[in-house]
Amino acid sequence: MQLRRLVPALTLAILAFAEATAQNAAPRVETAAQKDARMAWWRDARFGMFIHWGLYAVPAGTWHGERVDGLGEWIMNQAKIPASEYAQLAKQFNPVQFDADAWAKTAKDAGMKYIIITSKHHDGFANFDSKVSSYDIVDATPYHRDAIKALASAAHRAGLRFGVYYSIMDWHHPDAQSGAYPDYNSRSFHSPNFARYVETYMKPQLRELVTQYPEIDVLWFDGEWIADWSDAQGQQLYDWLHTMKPSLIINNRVGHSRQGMAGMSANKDAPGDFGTPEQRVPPEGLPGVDWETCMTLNDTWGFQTFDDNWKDTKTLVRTLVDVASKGGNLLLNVGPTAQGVIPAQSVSRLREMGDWMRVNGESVYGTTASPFGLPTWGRYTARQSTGKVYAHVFDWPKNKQLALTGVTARPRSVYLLGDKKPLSVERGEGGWMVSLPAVRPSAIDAVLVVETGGTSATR
Ligand code: H79
Repeated sequence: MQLRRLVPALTLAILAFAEATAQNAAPRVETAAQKDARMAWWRDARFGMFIHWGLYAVPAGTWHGERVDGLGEWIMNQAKIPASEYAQLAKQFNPVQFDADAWAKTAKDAGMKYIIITSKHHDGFANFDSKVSSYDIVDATPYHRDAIKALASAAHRAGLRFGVYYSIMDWHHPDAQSGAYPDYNSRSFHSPNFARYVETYMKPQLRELVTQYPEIDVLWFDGEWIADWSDAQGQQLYDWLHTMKPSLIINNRVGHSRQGMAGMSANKDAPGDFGTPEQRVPPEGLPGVDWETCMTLNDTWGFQTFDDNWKDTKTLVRTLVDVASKGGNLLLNVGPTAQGVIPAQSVSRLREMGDWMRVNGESVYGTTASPFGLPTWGRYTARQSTGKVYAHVFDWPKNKQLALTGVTARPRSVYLLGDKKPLSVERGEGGWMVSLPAVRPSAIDAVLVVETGGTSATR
């Protein structure tokens, strides 16, 4: 009996000591050039797919016949479901229609360059085969297969980068926030054994993800606002992860100083490689920092049967362009069903975005923020290496005269993307005026290429 208690306690002490030693031994030192190299693929990508998938897809927003308000993946908190009762959902999670290659193809066809999927959301259920837990898709469900492994390989087969979401907050684990029931999300709750959860559960799970899934290039943390977490702990976790895999890109929710849904860290020394605005685009852009807006296609992240508030394709494309024009990435969410199917309303919108991206992708991928501010008719993106600026015309002027606001030097040439025919440019009242062609190539966003005099104009 004594020994049974002593052994885990000793193991914990040894583990904690080993981690502390590793952290102290290897604080990350990275030059600006090394950071640029590490971030290069992510900065070029501009567009990714977020996937929220877990046990919450089973109730899909309804609990004991009642519609539960709020986000689908928050149902355990919203309906105040005890952890043991919620865990029973695993027996009903059998996504036999899950086809990882089909999901990767949906992302690829949309023009997305990477996929981030929930490996564990706030509810604590893991979508991968964890050895430190039986509360995962392999051990606890009739499906018995590792969804993270399947999607990681499918993403790579499709030429996409891959990463995982991981919630620091955990409503299932007895040493984490399970004890906060019925208010799992209590801001003041402290677990006396939180360090044990971190050392014997969270970090081992993260080690499994980073070492056993070589495709993982991004760790996307969340649930970091809990009272038991701090920037200092986040910095240690960030360094520890980078010691295992130096190429990892880690979001700022690894720390504790995010400013709400605006998403940027309050403290400039806070850990993390990029800021995470949620459900919003920074109004003025954020020059010189890496950030990624995550956004839903309807109102929920995890599947809900009754959420029909879908954004239309025009809004979605313009949001992507707005984000790129401000120097950020867009991580657009899908919430597959418990059968493993991405809702048709999501697939059709993503396909339509892909139709636009196949023609106009050059004006998004690898671009940087607008050098000419925010024009009233749309947005600008820029490609520094070529001195090209892309004018994204959302509102096609009735008189077919477009003022290139912000552009001072005479452009060398202006033409429609995909059509080298030069358009006439004259000096007018509103600055350089472009005579647009009779036919508007896209009612979503018609893109003009503006060849500026030199690279100086693009920065
Ligand atoms: O994973 C997605 C969300 O589940 C997670 N972040 C994204 C990426 C997230 N965590 N918190 N929030 C989003 C803010 C939303 C809080 C709400 Fe609620 C949940 C609003 C309604 C349910 C908590 C409970 C706050 C109000 C009631």
